[in-house]
Amino acid sequence: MTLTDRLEDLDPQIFELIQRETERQESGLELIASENVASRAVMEATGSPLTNKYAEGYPGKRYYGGCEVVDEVERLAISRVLSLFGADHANVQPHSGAQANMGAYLAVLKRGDKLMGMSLPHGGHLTHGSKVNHSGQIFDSVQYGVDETTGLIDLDRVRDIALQERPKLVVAGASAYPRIIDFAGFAQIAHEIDATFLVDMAHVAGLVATGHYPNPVDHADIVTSTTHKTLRGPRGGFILCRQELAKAVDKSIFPGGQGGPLEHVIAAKAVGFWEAQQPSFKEYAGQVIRNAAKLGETLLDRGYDLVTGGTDTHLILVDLQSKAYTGKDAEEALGRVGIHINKNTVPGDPRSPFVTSGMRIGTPAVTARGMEEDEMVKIADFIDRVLVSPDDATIASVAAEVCDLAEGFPLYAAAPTP
Ligand code: DSN
Repeated sequence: MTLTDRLEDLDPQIFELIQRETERQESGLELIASENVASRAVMEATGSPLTNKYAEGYPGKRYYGGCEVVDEVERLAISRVLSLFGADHANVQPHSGAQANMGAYLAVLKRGDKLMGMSLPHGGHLTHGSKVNHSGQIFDSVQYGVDETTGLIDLDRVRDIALQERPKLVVAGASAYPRIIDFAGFAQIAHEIDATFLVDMAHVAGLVATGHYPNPVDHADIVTSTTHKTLRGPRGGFILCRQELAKAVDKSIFPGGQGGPLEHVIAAKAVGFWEAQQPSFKEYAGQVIRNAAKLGETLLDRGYDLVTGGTDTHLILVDLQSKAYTGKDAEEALGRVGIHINKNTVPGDPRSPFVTSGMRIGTPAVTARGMEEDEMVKIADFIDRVLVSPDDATIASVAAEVCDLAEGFPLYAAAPTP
């Protein structure tokens, strides 16, 4: 065994699994709204020797020697993310969105303080105060949801809960909400009760970066995000905040919650931030939204119900109750033809999160492959055919068509090169 052995020779088992997963991604249609296709450049940075370096601390103030190069890497990542979103301060070290959220919460809250976020079954996120997550265990969590008839966030209702509960932190942001969130309205509510206002923009960060979605930095004290969803960078997180909170946020991430930063991933984040500044990425983000709209319209035409009736973003939420389908069954049936969506609760869902009555469908990954509206019509047709008759003959014929469509849009050859 040497340090220069190729993976194929050194560990054929893992090599083969990576090959299989790459083939799975190449031959299927990835419609999970939180997934995307990172560029070769992003993956090259992630797979670089920067993985060898310990760099606990921050640029210019590390607990290890030899950090002069990774200091430059991290400074570059910080300056790029700041120019992308226009915040006062950035911390690019969170290993994930969940770490970013917990780091941000602990920067401004103490154990037992009250936090208010959107409930998971209504489209919020696990880390926004769910009782099965540390955010709902360490803190006293109260939750708001959407109006079950419209599927929309009702700010008057949010305000009522806020005035009654008086949380110290108000969290906005969602994982399965297809519409624009009124960040200014949330900020006003937070100010009314003297709470800190945090936006988790993980799902929409790529849309925000390109001006296709309102920038929460204009309204929030703290903004958290992942880097790998619509932003299309490596898997990871970051935090933006007002200057007054910079020290507390940095201390909360390190030494509070994390140890050594992943400088190879931070380098890849910097590459992703650079890519997101390019005109071709703006075009990509616009196409993501047009594709989601087209997919939604086509499914509506075929008699499907969409929560809120449509989308302003990269995702649609299909309510399958009128189709007598569960989300679980739909996910399984579509998985058989290589279409990957995820089962998702819909507002007021009578079923458990393991079954659900809906499916969430997103367009970031298929758009990264170069697909446009015509392909969305085909995908809606595949989905409908499978759900209408999930018999073996239909499954076999749709699976072959999915494969053909996917082959026409190779995963990396077609990804827009900024
Ligand atoms: N699990 C992610 C999603 O699918 O939305 C959020 O972290």
